[in-house]
Amino acid sequence: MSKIIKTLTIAGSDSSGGAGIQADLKTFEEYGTYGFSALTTIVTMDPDNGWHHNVYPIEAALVAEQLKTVFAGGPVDAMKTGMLGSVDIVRVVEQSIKDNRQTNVVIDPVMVCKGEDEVLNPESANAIRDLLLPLATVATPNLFEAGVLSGLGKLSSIEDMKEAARLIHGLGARNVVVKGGKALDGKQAVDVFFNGSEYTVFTADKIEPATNHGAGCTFAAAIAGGLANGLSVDEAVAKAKDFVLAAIRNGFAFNEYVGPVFHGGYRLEQ
Ligand code: PXL
Repeated sequence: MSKIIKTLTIAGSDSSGGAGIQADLKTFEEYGTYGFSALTTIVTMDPDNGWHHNVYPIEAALVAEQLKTVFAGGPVDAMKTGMLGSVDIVRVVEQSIKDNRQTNVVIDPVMVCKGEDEVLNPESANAIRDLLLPLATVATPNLFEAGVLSGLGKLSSIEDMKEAARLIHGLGARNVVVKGGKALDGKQAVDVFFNGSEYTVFTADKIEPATNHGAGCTFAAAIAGGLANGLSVDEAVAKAKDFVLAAIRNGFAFNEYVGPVFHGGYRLEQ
């Protein structure tokens, strides 16, 4: 039997299936890897209240117990973090990465869900910045998160995104992708990748209708999937970009509120 490639997500549950741990595990499967998970939060969306998100963090000690289970087999080939939910959970994740000498760490510094514009928890955003960015092989903030982490506030141009990426690299993340997605004005979806020495700007036509719920989680999980498979960071980011675009193109309208990506889109298009 060939060697099993192991991936891990530490993230929240999105019952609607597009984002969170569901996105990550489906993406890991598409990358031919065996996915482990530790659940940090449960998110519900209320159809009777404009799809309002409620976020229920899990006890940090229970996250630690799950990670003990996962790492009982040693470090995995690559991992990613998503919504973490509390400062204590961020601390548990930091300790677990260090104790297990885990490498190939993708930090997706989730602070908000699409369509919601309040930082879920400002203290955990600071904890992610201070404790997890220094451990990141790759960090993948969206436009909003990059503005918060870099301290630049609202980012409204490619130049702003480059500056934010450089500052976040300075906070310890060895590679940074600022996911502009469709958030910048204009017809193009733009992401900026900084590997510590060079910038790569990815542009693509914005896809309408935007079946993109879960695109950010899927992108970060895809980078982890690529790293687990032995790709370089540059290769893993470029492939993840193609993977997530195909996932958006093959997404669907779930209801009047949300259109999730389809994580098998890349495979369908091959
Ligand atoms: O897309 C951000 C996100 C991350 N993780 C979970 C979510 C969401 C948004 O809905 O539910 C669990």
